[in-house]
Amino acid sequence: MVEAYIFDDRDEVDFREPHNSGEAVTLEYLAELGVIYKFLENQDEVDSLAAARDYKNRDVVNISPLTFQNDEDALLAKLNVFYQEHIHEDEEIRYCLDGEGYFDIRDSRLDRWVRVKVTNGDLLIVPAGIYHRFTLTTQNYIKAMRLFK
Ligand code: KMT
Ligand code: NI
Repeated sequence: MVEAYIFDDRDEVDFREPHNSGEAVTLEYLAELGVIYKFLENQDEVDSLAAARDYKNRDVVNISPLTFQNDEDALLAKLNVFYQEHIHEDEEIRYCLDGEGYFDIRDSRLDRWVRVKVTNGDLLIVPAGIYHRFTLTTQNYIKAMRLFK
């Protein structure tokens, strides 16, 4: 079961820490925000979903200290970019292939963040126009596929 909860807003703590306020969030709650979660076993299932929703582009990102030749400042610079709250013009899909990460989804109704922890096989469909941000966990590694319309 994917882990989702209300972010604790303790900005003095590294964003890669869990920041779990203790208030759990259900998949139904995520769906109310427009975000769909699925666990997909393999690449064929991802390809089928992508075809059904008319996705045409994709890439695979690998984010870890090694990606940046162990230059911690370069990694942090990249993470700071991903952690900037932003929206996309189109729906996008994120599929975790290895490692783990946190997607924070803005709950604009209550002015708070919902944090979703993704690990291998977890997939999120993020609709257009939803504020979100991303970070690694303290494991400091994710390999993820990004799918674009
Ligand atoms: C996004 O849309 O926020 C991202 O692509 C973050 C990196 S995907 C692991
Ligand atoms: Ni994004």
